[in-house]
Amino acid sequence: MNQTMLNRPQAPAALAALPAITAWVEEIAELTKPDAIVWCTGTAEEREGLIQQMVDSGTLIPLDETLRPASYLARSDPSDVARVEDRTFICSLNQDDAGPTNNWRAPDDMRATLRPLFDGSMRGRTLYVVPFSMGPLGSPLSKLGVQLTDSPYVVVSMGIMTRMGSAALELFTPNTEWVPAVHSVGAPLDVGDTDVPWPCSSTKYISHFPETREIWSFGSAYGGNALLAKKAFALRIASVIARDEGWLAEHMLILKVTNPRGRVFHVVAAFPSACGKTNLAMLRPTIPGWSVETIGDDIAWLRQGFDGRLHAINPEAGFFGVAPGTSNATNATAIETLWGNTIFTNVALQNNGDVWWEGMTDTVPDHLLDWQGADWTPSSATPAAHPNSRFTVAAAQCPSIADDWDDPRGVVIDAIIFGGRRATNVPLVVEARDWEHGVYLGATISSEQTAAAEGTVGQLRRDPFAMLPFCGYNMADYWAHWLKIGQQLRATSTVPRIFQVNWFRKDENGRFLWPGFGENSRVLEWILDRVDGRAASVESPLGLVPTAGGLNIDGLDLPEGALEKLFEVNPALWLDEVDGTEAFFDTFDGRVPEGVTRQLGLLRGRLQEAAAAKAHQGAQTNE
Ligand code: OXD
Ligand code: MN
Repeated sequence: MNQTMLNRPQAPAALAALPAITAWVEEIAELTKPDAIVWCTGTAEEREGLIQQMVDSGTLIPLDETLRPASYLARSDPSDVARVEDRTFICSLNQDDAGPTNNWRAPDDMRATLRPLFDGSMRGRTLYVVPFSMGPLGSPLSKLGVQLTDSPYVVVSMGIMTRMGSAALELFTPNTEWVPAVHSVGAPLDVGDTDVPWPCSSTKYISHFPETREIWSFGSAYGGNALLAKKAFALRIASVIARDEGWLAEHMLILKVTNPRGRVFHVVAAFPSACGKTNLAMLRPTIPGWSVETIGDDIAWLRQGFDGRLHAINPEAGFFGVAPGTSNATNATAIETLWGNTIFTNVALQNNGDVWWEGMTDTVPDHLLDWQGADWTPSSATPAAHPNSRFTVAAAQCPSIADDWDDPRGVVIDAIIFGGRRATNVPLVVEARDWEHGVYLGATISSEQTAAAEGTVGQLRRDPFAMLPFCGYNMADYWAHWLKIGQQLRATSTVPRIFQVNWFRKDENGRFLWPGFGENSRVLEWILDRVDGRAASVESPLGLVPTAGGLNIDGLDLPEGALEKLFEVNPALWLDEVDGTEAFFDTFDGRVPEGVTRQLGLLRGRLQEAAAAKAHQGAQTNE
């Protein structure tokens, strides 16, 4: 690279005091050899300039200005459509610290692999320096990072998803700890090469170095592979920082709920990817007097405050939501949020210049361009929108956003919910007996595979705390950390109650037993009435469940017997489930904490008792 030709605008004044950042940018530029370096400021002019550049290059297609103002469609390369979990690595010094649920590479090996890939990888492109804050600017709960990327699509998306630019950069001091994140699409341009709308590489590495708290991502421009503030920083690296600093970085949405008496609650909820977190985060209650407001839809950072209580912030500033299935019936608030200023990726394009995806409207348009730009009609064999197509939009644009969503002190958490996607066995709602039992419930979340990550759709996978692809260290140590946080909270304060929910249980004909969506407010009502001391519960082998008539189903047209089936516990099936869980725990080579194995033993004991009682009852009825 000819240094004199390198377009190097004055680095921001704030950097004079931050030689570490400038030196690092220089070092990465020397390695990746971009044609230019741009320090991103996060202004509207900068964003508009980048958007115009991407419209000119064909990366972004402007949508109809009256139907979807200031909004764009991006079509990715068909090989770059989701997070690539098999290309995601935790490069801790010891393999045991990554644990059996992560792909591990020794840091030196990974560095040796990455160096030649990044060498010259930004040739012909611009290196953008993107400083950002995860969490409200200046909050003691927030953390800073800098992403270097050669993708303008990533810069504009980071501008929506984080507090990005000069305001974040001004918060850095020489003593600030910050997370460096290097990203290249891995598609250098040599003289005479023409660019493609979605440059990427068939070689992909999404690598995390927990000890040095670095992220290096190569080859993809899609979602969590490339917007490194999200899963890579706010979950994988942040979970390690949180372990060391005594807090929690979680794959959880955050809600503010007000009951008919005006009491305000805050709730966090963990669900595996694509289980409707955004729908729950924007829920419109169907029961009178309750209101739900949104604080976050994907990630929560939780930390004990000076008051001893557990506080949460949403470290993000936007939503990167799954589009298919989002409609006025399933999530009217999301539809309203997406009125404009939105980047859509891999959805279909209507003839009128607006977007469309499966489930968006009852009537399917006669003609569309599908997510790859090909003609599509209702008789086409493939979906018009990619199942993992997304919208990227500012949280502040959401009509249900809570006024305290960016409170630097965070919000005080009253209840923690763990949800899976289970057709069988798992009841609609169960309350944990205590924190330790709650940790067991979190550790045993499982879900049928979805489109957010590559893999076989429909397969059941264990997804502890919905963190399987996001925990930056050994999952068993993470459970121990949760137990420790419980002790820490118990010592000084009331501990949030923990619940397990499952909206997805089906009957023997494969039909959902519970209507879900807005009706999930009925489950929130029971949960928060429990917190408020207003609802009774009964023991089940799995935990505490509503008393007969305790769950408000007024006005709900549930099929005959559905409620019983939603709470049915079959001890024999559950004993098999417990055996499966034990086999899963065994993969951790004795690292599962005692509290979690104790809960497994207690559950097994309760199920054996229930099985014996059932056998006894059966014998009596046969007499
Ligand atoms: C997401 C995911 O994109 O969990 O939020 O995959
Ligand atoms: Mn997620």
